[in-house]
Amino acid sequence: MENLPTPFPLLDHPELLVPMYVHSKESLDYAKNFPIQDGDVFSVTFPKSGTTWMQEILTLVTSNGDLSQVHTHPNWERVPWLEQNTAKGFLENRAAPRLVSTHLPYEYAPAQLSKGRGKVIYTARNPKDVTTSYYHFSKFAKFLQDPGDFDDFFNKMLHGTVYMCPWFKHIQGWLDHKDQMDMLYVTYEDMIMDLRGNVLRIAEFLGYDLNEGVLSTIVNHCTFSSMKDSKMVNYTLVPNKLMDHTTGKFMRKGKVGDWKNLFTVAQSEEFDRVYAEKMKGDDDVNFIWDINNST
Ligand code: PPS
Repeated sequence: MENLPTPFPLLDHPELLVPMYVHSKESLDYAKNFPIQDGDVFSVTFPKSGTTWMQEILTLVTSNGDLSQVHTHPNWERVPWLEQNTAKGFLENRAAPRLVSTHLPYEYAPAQLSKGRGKVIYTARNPKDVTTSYYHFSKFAKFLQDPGDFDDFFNKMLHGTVYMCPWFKHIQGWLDHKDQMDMLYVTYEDMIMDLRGNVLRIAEFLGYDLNEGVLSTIVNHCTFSSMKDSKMVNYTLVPNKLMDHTTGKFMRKGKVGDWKNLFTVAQSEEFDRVYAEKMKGDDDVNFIWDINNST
C-alpha cells in the first residue's frame, strides 16, 4: 500500500489535528473567512456523529424529496466540507441554498456565523458511540492516525485529542455560542428514535413545507438499511489506498449503544467520571446512551 502523508498538527493551531491529505493552511483560512450568502446552511458535526446522515437529509429536504442527486452525486460533492481543499471549487459558483458540512471547532468556523448569517444545524451523538465508531473508522481510514489498540484510542479521545479537536471542546464551543447564531440542535439518538419527526423539524427550521408523500420518500431513503448500500454515501467510491474496504465499513452498524461491545466496565466508568467533570454546567446536553433493539 502506498504511503500517505502522516496526519499532522498544524503548527500554529495546536488544538487542531487535521490530516494533510485533504486540508491545508489555505483551506482553513478559506473556512474562517468564508463569505456567507443568503440561504447557506451549515451542518456542523464532530466526526462520527451523523454527518453523512445529515448530508443526505439536507439534500433531500432542500430538493423537495428529489432523489436524483442522492443517486448520482457523492455526499462530499453535494454537501462539501468547508475546511477541505476542495471546498472552494465545489461552493463558489453554486446556487442557493448552498449546503455545507464542517467538522471544525467553533473557533475555526466562518466568523460571519456569529453575526447571525446562515443557518446552522449542530448534530451531536453520545460520545461513547462516537468513540466506538471513530475507533473502527480509524482502523480502515488510511489518512487518519493509526488508532493503536482501543485503550490508546480511548485515552486520546477522553484526555487528549483525535482528528479535529477534543470532543468536549467541539460541543461546548458551538453550544456556548448558539445564541449568536440561527441554530438547530439535533441528536443522532433522537433521529434514530424518530427520524420522521426530526426530518420535519429540520425542514421547518429551513423553511420547507413538506407534504406527506415527500416526507415519506425522505424518511424511507434515509434509514440506515437504505443508505448503507448506496455507493453515493457508503464511501465505496473511495479507493482502497485511502479507505481499506477489506478491513472495515463506513456504514458499520448505525446503532445506539454499540459502545457496550467495546468498552470495558472500567473504561465506561472512567468515561462517565470525566464526562461528568468536563460537562458540568452543560445542563442542556443530555444524551441517550443505549436503546434496546434500535434499528
Ligand atoms: S464522518 O466520517 O464524520 O463523516 O462520519 P459520520 O457520517 O458523522 O458518522 C458515521 C456513523 O453514522 C452512521 N450512519 C447512520 N446511522 C443511522 N442511520 C443512518 N442513516 C446512518 N448513516 C450513517 C454510520 O453507520 C456510522 O456509525 P457507526 O456506529 O460506525 O455505524
